[in-house]
Amino acid sequence: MPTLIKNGTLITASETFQADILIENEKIKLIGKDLSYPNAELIDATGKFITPGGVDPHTHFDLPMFGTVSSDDHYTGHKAAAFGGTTTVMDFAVQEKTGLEHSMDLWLEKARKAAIDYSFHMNLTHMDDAVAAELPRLREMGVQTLKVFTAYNGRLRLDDGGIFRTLRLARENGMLVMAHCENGDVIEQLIPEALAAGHTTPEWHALTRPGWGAIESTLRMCAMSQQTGAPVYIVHMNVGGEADMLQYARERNVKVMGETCPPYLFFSIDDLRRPDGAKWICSPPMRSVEDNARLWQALKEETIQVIGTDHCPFFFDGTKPIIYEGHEVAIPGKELGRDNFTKIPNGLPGVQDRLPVMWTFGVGAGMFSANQFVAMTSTNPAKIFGLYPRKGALLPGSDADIVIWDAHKQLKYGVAHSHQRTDYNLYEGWQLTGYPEKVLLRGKVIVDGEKWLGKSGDGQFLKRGEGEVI
Ligand code: DUC
Ligand code: ZN
Ligand code: ZN
Repeated sequence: MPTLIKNGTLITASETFQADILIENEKIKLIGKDLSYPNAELIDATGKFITPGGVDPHTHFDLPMFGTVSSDDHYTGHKAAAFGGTTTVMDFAVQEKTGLEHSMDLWLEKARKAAIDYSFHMNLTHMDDAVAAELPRLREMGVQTLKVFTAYNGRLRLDDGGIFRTLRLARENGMLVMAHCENGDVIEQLIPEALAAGHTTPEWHALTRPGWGAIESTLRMCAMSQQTGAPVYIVHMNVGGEADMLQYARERNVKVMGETCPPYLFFSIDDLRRPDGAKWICSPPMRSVEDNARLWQALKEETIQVIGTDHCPFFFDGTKPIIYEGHEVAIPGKELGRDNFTKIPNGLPGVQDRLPVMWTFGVGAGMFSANQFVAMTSTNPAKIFGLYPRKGALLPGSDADIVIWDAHKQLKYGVAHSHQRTDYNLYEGWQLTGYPEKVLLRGKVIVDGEKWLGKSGDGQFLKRGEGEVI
């Protein structure tokens, strides 16, 4: 049955206006004033804001790490995303020795429980002739993004030659390289030194991963982008200096784009010094309040184009079960590194928090406009990753992925409101103004207030085409 959303205020990446939305066969059919349609199911959005569903290009569901696994899988993470207004996620497949196609098959299998729409990037941790030969097949499968690492020596890292070769191949195949920027060699020197000196607390996680390593590595990626002509997307930008490097390169027409994640805007190494500092352990680490400020500025000035999450949750205390959908769940987590920061699983929850937190502290606090909010959390990632205008848009013909916001809702946020399957929330007790009230995935209401109407298996795999450089 068609659905008609009446009297809402639509917010897109470029405009804010009042209109009705007619939905038919999972798509937006019409947008206009005073629409009517016989027998349509009516949703009254008077006084509400309407945005396209959020697109989160950076999640890690069901990711094995340090002898445990990230605590949201491709169902629970999708459900949490939906409650926070996100209807599309992109996760990272791990490259296996058995080839790229087989690696993809393994992750597609894990994602069969999907509740929202999803796609994958490929972590490229090994490059040789056989891998190069498989890239066109990966492209055909709808995966046109390769993530490379300049850190995690001997495990995930490609050396600069390998990255350079990957960039050339990406250019030939119309693919986009995403880069995790830190200086792996420096980190490998500093960690054993810190441990030998008896420094085992969480703050040493940050002290052994210096911000300047991220800055020079970002510039290195910009340089290789310029040298090969291949576009590059810097993931999880966390240091102010990375924004400076991006600005420097973009001013010189280098095709580089960037993403930051909410925790890098709000938290610093001081949070790692708290008694529960392990809650903030992820890589790259939290930096300084000056870095927070520079990253906010880079968003406002659109030097950075995307706000993603790098959602990769672990329990703070995985020995104590929580109740999730009526069942007790406990998954080993941050307690594994109680006596040694190198054993704390790296990663933070955030897939549900992203839109509401950025709405309140980005739009509400006047850090950027509501249109910029939509651009950075939905439209830009859809464009960059080859999903626009199917996703990230309120346009006739787009998938009817729609968020209806109660912009006045007052909420003391925290783990009690969260469907992220972990025992803590980074924004515990924070006061939010505005929250998604109804969320539609391809025309179906999957979140209605507190009610979950979505279903495991309803999410579709999205084959992506070539993205845009913006
Ligand atoms: N960083 C994390 O903290 N966790 C998962 C992957 C990553 O890059
Ligand atoms: Zn990373
Ligand atoms: Zn990540």
